[in-house]
Amino acid sequence: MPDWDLLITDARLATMATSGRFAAVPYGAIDRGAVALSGGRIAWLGPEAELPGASATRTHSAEGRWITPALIDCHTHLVFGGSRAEEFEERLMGVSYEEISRRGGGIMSSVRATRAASEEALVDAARHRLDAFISDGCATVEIKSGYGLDLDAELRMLRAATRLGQEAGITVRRTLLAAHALPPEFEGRRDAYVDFIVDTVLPAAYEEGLVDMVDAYLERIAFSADDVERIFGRARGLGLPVRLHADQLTAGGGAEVAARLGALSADHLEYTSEAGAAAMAAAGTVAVLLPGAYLMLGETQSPPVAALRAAGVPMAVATDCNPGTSPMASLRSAMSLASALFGLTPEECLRGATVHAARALGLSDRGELAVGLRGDLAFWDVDHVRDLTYWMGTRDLAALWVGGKRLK
Ligand code: DI6
Ligand code: FE
Repeated sequence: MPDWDLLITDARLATMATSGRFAAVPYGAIDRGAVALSGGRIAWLGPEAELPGASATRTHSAEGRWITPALIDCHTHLVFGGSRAEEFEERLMGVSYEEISRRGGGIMSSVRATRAASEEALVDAARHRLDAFISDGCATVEIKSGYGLDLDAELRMLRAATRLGQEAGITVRRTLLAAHALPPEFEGRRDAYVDFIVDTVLPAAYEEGLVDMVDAYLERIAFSADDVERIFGRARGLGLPVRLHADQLTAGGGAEVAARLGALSADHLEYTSEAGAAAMAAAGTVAVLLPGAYLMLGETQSPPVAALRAAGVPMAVATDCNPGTSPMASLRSAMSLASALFGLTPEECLRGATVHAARALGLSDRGELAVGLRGDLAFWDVDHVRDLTYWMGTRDLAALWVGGKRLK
């Protein structure tokens, strides 16, 4: 019996290692490296010169290409009904956001269209967006609910997300975000809506095995810290990890709330303070930066990157792919924007789309190239992996391997 299923040689490895001997160099790079896979996992990796005398069923030359951990988008809303393109166009022709929302536009137009869509229609509409993520090198994509806001439509969104992952052959992590906005039938009764999430939506999603995580939108225009605490308490009771949309539009101490409630991540963070960054560091909460929403909203307040760095908070980068504030289905573009708008280095951006994104999702089996982790590998036609952040719009993915098998 050969020792390994597959041995890949002549590779330049960006291991993104966070510990061990390769962590000391930028990108955890190994210049002339080899990786062996067995049972879908990484069985060996290192400099080719140190390859042990082991046998492999197959060998494959990377022909000098760079290999990174497959990319991970840890924050998307890529399942939704309808389109907001017309609204986008109207706004650029001078119709105010208030006027559009008075007419029932904005997030509520996505809610109406999502409620009216079948599971099939939601899958069909989202498929090309998920394909775009995969073409960009993603083997793990998180998808949130939150455009249904009633029991049926929230569950339908999660079922659509489940099917999309199965169909595409990648990992989709499903997040219940029923606390995204207050649905019209609960107008003036936010407490009752939170009860409904806690007593009905969350248990039903859990029972059906549709939910991996729970999220909420903490914001003056959305939900309060008390609301979030109740929802997260129920999530914890079911053993589900939580994360939080925090400090996107106003300084509401959201990062502190996320840290206090043990959230895996706090996302957006434009208005987070130094104290918020320190609280996140102490709690081990990942900062998820979403430059697409920042750009499309014309935001001028940037997340406190220097404070996050100084405190040692791991920073992830994601698209926030959604029809309202971040119509973007490219994680590579989010990486480029995170460097151009927030000053992240190319290495921070790549860590943000691999190892730190895995942490934001609570996944310890991926995000780096290391023995024992999943064989989720992206092969790139680039001179150097810094190019993945430097260039926008180039199609550089040479191959994508998921769980030790070639997908693309
Ligand atoms: N933050 C956002 O920017 C989006 N959701 C959120 O929690 C907005 C969603 C939309 O406008 O459809
Ligand atoms: Fe979001």
